[in-house]
Amino acid sequence: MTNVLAIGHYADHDQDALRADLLARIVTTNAEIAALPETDRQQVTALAFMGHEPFGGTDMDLLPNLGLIANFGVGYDAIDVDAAGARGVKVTNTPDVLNDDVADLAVALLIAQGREMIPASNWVTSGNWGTKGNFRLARKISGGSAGIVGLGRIGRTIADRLTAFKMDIHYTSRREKETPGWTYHSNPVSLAKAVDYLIVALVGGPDTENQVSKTVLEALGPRGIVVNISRGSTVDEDALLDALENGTIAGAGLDVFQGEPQIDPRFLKLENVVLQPHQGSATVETRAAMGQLQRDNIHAFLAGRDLLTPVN
Ligand code: 8YV
Repeated sequence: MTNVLAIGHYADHDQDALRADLLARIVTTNAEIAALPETDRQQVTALAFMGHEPFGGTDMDLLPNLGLIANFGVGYDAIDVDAAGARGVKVTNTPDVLNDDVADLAVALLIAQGREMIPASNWVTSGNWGTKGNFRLARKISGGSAGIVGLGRIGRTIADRLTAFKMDIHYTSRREKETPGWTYHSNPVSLAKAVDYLIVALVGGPDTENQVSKTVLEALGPRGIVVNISRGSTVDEDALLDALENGTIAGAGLDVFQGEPQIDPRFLKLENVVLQPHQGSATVETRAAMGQLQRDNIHAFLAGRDLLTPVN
């Protein structure tokens, strides 16, 4: 057993690199860590972490010499960072390298939902176009008003793209930011009232839980489309499902869900949604860059150098 342990479902090239460059042992669940012999667990100083299974203090205590948890992903809400800090464990993530892909998917979800691309595609593949004529008219997206919930790195990359669609950009975040004239709202209800398209780009975790609440969805109104590329936890999912079923909002484009991949079956009956299996960063190029950054952080830690992208 070496001093690098990796947890998660890694792509083949990442598994190869973890084994070749870092002599890592790879497991897929927390339970497998608990099942390792104590002497093996004691040797681990760095953990390459991937996935969404919560990793808390009890899990960390199984690795008494742990000094680093290097997360594969920008969002580290699965890792109890306070518990890590209390144990002197550093945490890193993989920011920035995925901004473009996640923003691309957010824009794609918005357009796919607004232009009804899934039912329109079904209209073609079912043969309806030839037999019943043209598909119904959809709605214009360019020139509309978009509200970004959380103007962090990804939120800003989305907003930059939407300005190319001549959209009027509004946003909310913990504090007002320097922007090219975008409108700041101090809370998501005021934001939702001002826009037709609400794009959620918050970090996950307890601080942002259900920030897109029933009241926010009511404020968005019947022309509203919700896009979520952040975490399922940021949206009150029952309220969202009610609003989609009752038509109190127009639709949603969702890449993330509570309890994913076992999502609420109510989603499967809806026709006013575009659903993706959490794949904002899931391109060959970006996943390779994320894996490289994760490993670079581990190399830096093992060599006693500054971490590249620390979160604590
Ligand atoms: C991945 C993500 O699904 O970066 C994130 O926060 O949610 C995604 O890019 C995840 O990192 C893979 O476990």
